[in-house]
Amino acid sequence: MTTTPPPASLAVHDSVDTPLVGIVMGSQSDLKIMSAAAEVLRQFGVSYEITLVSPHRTPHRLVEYGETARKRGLRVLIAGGGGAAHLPGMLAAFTTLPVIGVPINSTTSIRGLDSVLSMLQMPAGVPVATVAIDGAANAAVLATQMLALSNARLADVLEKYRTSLKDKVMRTIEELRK
Ligand code: RP5
Repeated sequence: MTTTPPPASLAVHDSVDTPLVGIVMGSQSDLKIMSAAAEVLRQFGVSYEITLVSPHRTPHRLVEYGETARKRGLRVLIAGGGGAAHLPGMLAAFTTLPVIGVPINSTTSIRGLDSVLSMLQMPAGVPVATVAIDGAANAAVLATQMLALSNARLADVLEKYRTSLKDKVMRTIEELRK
């Protein structure tokens, strides 16, 4: 696959191959939640990059990231934010790649509900696929499912993952029978 190299201004910490998933977050304080998405992608063998894009503190960077994402070879974006979480919605405005939003419980007062609503309530035509509060791991699973539509290896990885979930339940059932 030929891809445009990332702009030098976009710090990229990625897995070995050209990144297919872009994980972005609004603040360094979101990293403790969003690192779960990176971990899942690493386990599935999905290439990714992870970086900060603050819609309020680095708005021009947001525009650049959204506008260049597809031509850099990314296929899905996972965007996490807390409070007034404008990152997923504004990224979705600048790209036609699927954007998965992760609302983050980063404020003590509203506990992430503010972020959930800002991601769910997108206008017609510009969706953000929103997962649970702090649901970064599920965002990575969903991103992998999207990629697996045209990737047999990932489809197989997901089948095995589902089997492992089932096996875990069955093992517990067996333990409880003893
Ligand atoms: C949002 O504000 C970020 O996504 C973060 O969840 C929240 C708080 O950011 P910091 O003040 O910790 O940088 O933009």
